[in-house]
Amino acid sequence: MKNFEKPKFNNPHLEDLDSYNRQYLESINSPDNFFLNKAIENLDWFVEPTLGFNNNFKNASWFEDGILNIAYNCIDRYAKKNPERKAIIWQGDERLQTKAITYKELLENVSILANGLKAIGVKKGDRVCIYMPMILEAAYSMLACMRLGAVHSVVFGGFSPEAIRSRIDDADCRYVITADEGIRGGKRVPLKKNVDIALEETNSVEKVIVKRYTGTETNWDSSRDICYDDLVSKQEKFCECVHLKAEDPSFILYTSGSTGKPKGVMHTTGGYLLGAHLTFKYIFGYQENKIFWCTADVGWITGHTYILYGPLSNGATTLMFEGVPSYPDASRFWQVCDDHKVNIFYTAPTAIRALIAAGEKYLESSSRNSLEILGTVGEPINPEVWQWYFEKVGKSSCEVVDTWWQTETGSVLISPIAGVTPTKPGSATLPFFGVIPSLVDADGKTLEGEAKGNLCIDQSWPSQIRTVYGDHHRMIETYFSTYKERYFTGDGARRDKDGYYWVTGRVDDVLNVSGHRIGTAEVESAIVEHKNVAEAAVVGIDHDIKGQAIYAFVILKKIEAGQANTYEEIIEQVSLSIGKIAKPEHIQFVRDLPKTRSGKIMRRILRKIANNNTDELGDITTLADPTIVDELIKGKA
Ligand code: 7RM
Repeated sequence: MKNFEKPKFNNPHLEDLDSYNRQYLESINSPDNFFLNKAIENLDWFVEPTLGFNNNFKNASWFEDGILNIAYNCIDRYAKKNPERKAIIWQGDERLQTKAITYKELLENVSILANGLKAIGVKKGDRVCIYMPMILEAAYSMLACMRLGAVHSVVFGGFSPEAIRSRIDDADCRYVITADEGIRGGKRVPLKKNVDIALEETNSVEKVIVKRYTGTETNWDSSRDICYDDLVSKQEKFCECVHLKAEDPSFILYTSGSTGKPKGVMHTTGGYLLGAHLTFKYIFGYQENKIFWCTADVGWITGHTYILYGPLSNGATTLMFEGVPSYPDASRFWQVCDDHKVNIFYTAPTAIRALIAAGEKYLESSSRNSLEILGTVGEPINPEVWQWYFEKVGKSSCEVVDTWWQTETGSVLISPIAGVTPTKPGSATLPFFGVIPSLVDADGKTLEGEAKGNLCIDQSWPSQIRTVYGDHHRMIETYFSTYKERYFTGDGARRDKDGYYWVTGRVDDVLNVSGHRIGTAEVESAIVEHKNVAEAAVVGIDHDIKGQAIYAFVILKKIEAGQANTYEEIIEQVSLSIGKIAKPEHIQFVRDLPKTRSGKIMRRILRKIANNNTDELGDITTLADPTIVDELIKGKA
């Protein structure tokens, strides 16, 4: 080892691969014992659980007789022990805007909001929609809901009014917490205005709490809108935590699937928190006084679990960043790392790819000496990108952890444990405690050893999805009916000779654009909302930075009907129905789509055409009209 290299990272929670193997075996052989012990050791309970798993994968429950509160575990126990420790460092869009709040201050800020919410009627079980920018009040709002046992449904600030509306309706939210505007990369986001539009067509919402952030004027409906600052100004500085059963719901988060509208993934209190807590602690090798930064938005599961619940439940200092990696320029991430002495950094491959494309010179203005662990999440990481992250960002002296998981899994399921698991660039390596991955072929046959197949999980883990809000049947259909007795992830993966997993991406009709999950069906229904459109089929194409981009084949009602405008209008329509993240990169207007005689669109063929893989189209004789294929290839956008 060259003497200027840092020593290998010492994970304070796990000695070596042997101890991982020992604990892993224990965790899958007697999950009840293993997780009950971990739950009691790691979390504070009002009533300790005696029950582990209920042995029912599709109607899972964990620690059923335990009583606890997530906010208590994330705030109170540290506010007592270490009141002056920093809980959240907030870094605004501009470099000089920064603020740090201690655990004691967090307790106060969350308490006054919880008391305010209580005063306007929010109670246990109520659903509260949170549509906020990346400001401290977003964290306070989520934690205030937790204190009261109210179920938050955070909607990402980039989603459109229509997307907010359908989420509010689905969860029957009575309250919305928002801000006048958000700011990101120097641009303003009209949050309150979007909420106003969303609420024009929904009746369930009684009160809208509005944080005055940029100070811009917004419409005000005094029978409905409440000023956040007024609400909290008259409240007591402490709010008791409601005692919740481990299986009481903690939050709903909407995520895209291969069919229909986004599903409201519901998580619990005990199992979810344990998953968030343990994965954060082990995988990132967390120890006291380390600064952790996850660059996600709190509107995604990564933000829920690894900006808030994982770090705070460990008493860590978590950094919350309002900005974007490219503003004011591509050195921003590294500048923030230096400014706040970040030790553990967690981001998405798409961000790294964009920074590689921007050029290495953006690394020169920072030292990044504080960094010890580099994490990635959201999509497969190309080995070259992994190498760049390791060598250039981490100067070959940081641990890289490629963490595979999903909204539905609640916390990381497959990942190296920093300092313990030997890594291979591009592989998420080995399963976390309690996780039994399996690979199956299309017929459901289990594949052993080195193999490539569909990735399933064969046994429940504490933070697994409990239900799709309002539609338990849909949960069973989506995750538990493709393969018997297994949870199907929707991903494909390879297992190598060392038992390492290499997740290759979705095998269903879900796209991953810049790490954001988007269902092709959602984009298609947005496109056909345009008056000139008869039919649409959407596929993913490979994209150097985004991972995937959206390619749409569109049949117009009348080909003459002003195509030039229609192109722009369709893109606008998608922004309106879903949000900018779902805009198609290309639209190809077509006469027809490749369909089987029974009328089923053959996406396999569309995918190949859009990706220029036309030499391997496969069998097209089953098409009702095989001539369409050539026509589509010739007309490529
Ligand atoms: C955390 C999150 C889930 C989908 C999942 C995969 C993909 C996530 C990785 C990954 C390869 C990874 N939740 N995915 N992490 N693919 N390697 N390390 O992203 O619900 O929004 O998306 O993301 O396809 O199914 S999510």
